[in-house]
Amino acid sequence: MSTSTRRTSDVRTVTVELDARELEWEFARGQAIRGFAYNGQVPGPLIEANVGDTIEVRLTNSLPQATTIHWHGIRVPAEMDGTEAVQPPVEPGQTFVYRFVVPDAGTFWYHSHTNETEQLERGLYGALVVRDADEPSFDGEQVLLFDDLKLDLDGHLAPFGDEHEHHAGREGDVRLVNGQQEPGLEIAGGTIERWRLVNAANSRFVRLSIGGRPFTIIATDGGLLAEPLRATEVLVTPGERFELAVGPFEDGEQLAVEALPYDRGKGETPCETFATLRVGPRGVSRAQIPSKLREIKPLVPASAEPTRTIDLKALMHAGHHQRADPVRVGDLQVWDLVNETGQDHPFHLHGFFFQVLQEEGKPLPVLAWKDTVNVPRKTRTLIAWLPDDRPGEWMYHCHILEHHAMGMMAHFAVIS
Ligand SMILES: [Cu+2]
Repeated sequence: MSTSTRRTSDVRTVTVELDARELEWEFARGQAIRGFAYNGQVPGPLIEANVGDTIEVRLTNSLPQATTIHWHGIRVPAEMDGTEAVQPPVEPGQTFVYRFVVPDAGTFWYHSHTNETEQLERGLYGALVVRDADEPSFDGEQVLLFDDLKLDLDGHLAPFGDEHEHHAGREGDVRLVNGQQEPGLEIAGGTIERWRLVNAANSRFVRLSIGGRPFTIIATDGGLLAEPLRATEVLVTPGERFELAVGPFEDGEQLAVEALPYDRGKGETPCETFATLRVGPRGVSRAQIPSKLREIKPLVPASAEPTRTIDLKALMHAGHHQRADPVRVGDLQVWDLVNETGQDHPFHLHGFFFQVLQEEGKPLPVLAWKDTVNVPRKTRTLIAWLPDDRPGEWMYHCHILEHHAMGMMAHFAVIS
């Protein structure tokens, strides 16, 4: 890959060349599928920048089909959002330059936003990490993208778009971390690492456990939480990110990085391994996790009246691309996401962060900025967000990619 940074006075530009092309993706020793990848690797190259940097990505499409890139979680200008509403697809042989400033620290990701169900399954995704000056310090860091592959009996990628997939989403039995089937991970004994998790799967939910040991959730989609949160599991649904402080463990231990049983409305899944964590020789720890991570001011009280109700059942069954009412820059939005369907739906808002005010009628334990939130079946979730001054065409959709493809989405305008 070629990534370079150029500094002119105190303004830095990170330039990245991304070539989307076909690849024999060897996801396990001796096992490969015909994948699509950025620069011949799944996941695509890790893009790293500091808050305030400009990122300039030249996308070259060497695929046999059109593509675009969505910068999931980055507060880009509308015309850089990579959706069909703001740019024509980049045809085979063509190039397109994405250019934007990264205003927020956190774990983000980039992925195709054209023929998503196939292009993400084939590997067109990568992580984008933005750092800030005074973040908590750790002994190490890992960026882990979770995914799965659905194969047929011959070991080829299963055909796309059968009836079941349309309804339930595509899930496969090959579980991947960073493009590899159930890989080994390592951590030095006695140390605490920052793990940046991304769920890049089409549909698979990951109720993550690390050998049942406690960890600390420090961040989610839009960066650090207000306060760290101790947990032994965290549900990561498609599109979501979480950052964990992991460790310390005793050297010689071996822990399963696995998904615990979860029922998203299609029956409870069994416990499923994604990776094995081996604890190596003891290292020196200098990790510091402060009791306050940053200040997040509530946008509205948790009991705020909704300004809009989004009926996910109606959205799911509308069956075509629809248009929602515009919102005005500076007008506070309180959206009630009502899910009367029999399945959970991870709701993704493009371009803006929201705060979750209530889940199932209850306020959340800690303030956070999100761009994707799971709305469990037969429940409602109340979110609040403020359209800042980036007018243009935006959208929201279910991040189960097959639901999105089926039309579980809406375009809307932010107007000034
Ligand atoms: Cu859905």
